[in-house]
Amino acid sequence: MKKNISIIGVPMDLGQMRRGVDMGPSAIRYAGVVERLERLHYDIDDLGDIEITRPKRGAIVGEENLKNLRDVSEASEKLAAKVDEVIKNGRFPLVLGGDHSIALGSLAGIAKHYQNLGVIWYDAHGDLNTAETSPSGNIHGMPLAASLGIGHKALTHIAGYSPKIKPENIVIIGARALDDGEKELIKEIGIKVYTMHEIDRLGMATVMEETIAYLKERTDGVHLSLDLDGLDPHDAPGVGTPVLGGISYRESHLAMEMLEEAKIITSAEFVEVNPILDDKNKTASVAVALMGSLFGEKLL
Ligand code: B3U
Ligand code: MN
Ligand code: MN
Repeated sequence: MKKNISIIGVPMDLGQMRRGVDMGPSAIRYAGVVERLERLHYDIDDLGDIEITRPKRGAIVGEENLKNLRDVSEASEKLAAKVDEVIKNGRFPLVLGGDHSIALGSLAGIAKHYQNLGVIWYDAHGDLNTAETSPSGNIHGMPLAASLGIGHKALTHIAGYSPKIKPENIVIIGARALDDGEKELIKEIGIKVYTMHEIDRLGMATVMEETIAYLKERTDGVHLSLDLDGLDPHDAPGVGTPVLGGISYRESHLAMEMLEEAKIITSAEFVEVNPILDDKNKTASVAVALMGSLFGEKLL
């Protein structure tokens, strides 16, 4: 992994309807992300936060079943430009959310630098909805579909190109709350998914060995998109849509350690930390601890 990391905060909460996740970047900084990574001898440059336009109170400006479409798409353009710049400067982009809609901007900025970008989508959800299949109209449930080129043009064409990624270069880990349309899409286009069933059956070590071998074979870079709701709500309570029966803290550390050992991760984002719903900043602290393992912290 590169020894230079640039941190980008994205105080975005417009991709869903629970306020507070816009304070995720602050909560993660308060939990000590910079100090934690500096201890591992990285050169850390905290670039501060992307500016997010707040809609007027009560104004949900969007299109049919796409809440805050314009504001989410504008913020994604800004984030894409920033991430692009970080990569051009030869640094590792570490993006702090913010709700998961920010992945639209991260992937738009990253994918143009790779022929075959791999993505690990660590999440209870598939985030593979479109306006047609979404039960909520919340854009944080759509970024993976949009990055595949599926959905509204204002989401699929961030940074002026589409698609960003290919279905065969994606691995979803931790899924346990997939909508019907998402399940159909997964089967139709062939995305590799480790649901909680496979994690229970195979164990996290095997899941990660398989994931790493699969991505190494076909990709030239891998983006880790880690939604804290992939973890069990017992370990990560500060998220907007908790789902019981998730990945444990220990399994998550093992996953991060194995990714570090494999040296395949070229960019990362940690999303959906909501300090208002949290228990004494526990979820932000978990995020920082997982970053520690991802960037090479050892137990001994
Ligand atoms: N699949 C549902 C729920 C959801 C997606 N992502 C989160 N929740 N965090 C939806 O609204 O698309
Ligand atoms: Mn998500
Ligand atoms: Mn999720």
